[in-house]
Amino acid sequence: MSEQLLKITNCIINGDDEEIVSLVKEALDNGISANDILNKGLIPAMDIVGPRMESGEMFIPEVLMSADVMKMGLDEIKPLLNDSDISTAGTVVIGTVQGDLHDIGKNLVGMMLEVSGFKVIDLGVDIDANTFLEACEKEKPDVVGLSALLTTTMSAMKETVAAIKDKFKDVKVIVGGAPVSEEFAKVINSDGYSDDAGGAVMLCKSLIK
Ligand code: B1M
Repeated sequence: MSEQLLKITNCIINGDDEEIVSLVKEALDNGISANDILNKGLIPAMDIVGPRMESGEMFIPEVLMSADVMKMGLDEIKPLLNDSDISTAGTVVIGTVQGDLHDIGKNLVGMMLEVSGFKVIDLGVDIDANTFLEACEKEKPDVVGLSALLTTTMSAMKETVAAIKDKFKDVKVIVGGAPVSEEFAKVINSDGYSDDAGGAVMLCKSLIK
């Protein structure tokens, strides 16, 4: 089992878009759960890509290829994680804040919310506060989820929380992403923080209840 998961991890690191789908299918055929493929095959790849990017061992085009292959892997397991066809849990608008192009973690959060029965409206990356406000007006979400991966975009997160809280008193705002912390989430007056996708689902459930 671990050898197959290692192959998936390496496939993402190498940006190999030809192999990923067959490797994930093969792992599933051999009885490895979609959950294990996610947590032990796909996600660990980025823990290796990150330091390599930092040390200059990998360049941005290569990291982008790895990110694309990661998405292909995620798409392959997504239907298998889906145990609910009807979205009843609530509506969540999510997006990565202005100035920030990272979307893998945000996509994972969106995917976990969807498979947990939420209707998810994903605005994408580099989303300014006004666009979040427009989405609140149009979609009437229960929760807005903001993601940030750069320390430099944490200020955009703060501004976005303030803008939403100012205009939409009933909408809960949750935040997450690698540089974000529980403490920061409190300081910027958000309604909650999670350090992973599963926690974000729990958080949304508790806030909507
Ligand atoms: Co960038 N990048 N990147 N990058 N990148 C980081 C974040 C960095 C830590 C790498 C490093 O130097 N070690 C560093 C940030 C340093 C800092 O600010 N502290 C960095 C940098 C510096 C940059 C650039 C500035 C590089 C440059 O151009 N010189 C540039 C900025 C571009 C921009 O955004 N304006 C840049 C660009 C890129 C790529 C485009 C090449 C690519 C992104 C591709 C994409 O996303 N489509 C990329 C990548 C892939 C990374 C790393 C390697 C991986 C991020 C990732 O996807 N992790 C990253 C290093 C690392 O994190 N190891 C790095 C996997 C993902 C599953 O985890 O996103 O943390 P994560 O999400 C988790 C949790 O955080 C949480 O749940 C998720 C699942 O568990 N979570 C939430 C996330 N959002 C949440 C929201 C919630 C709740 C939980 O509620 C709403």
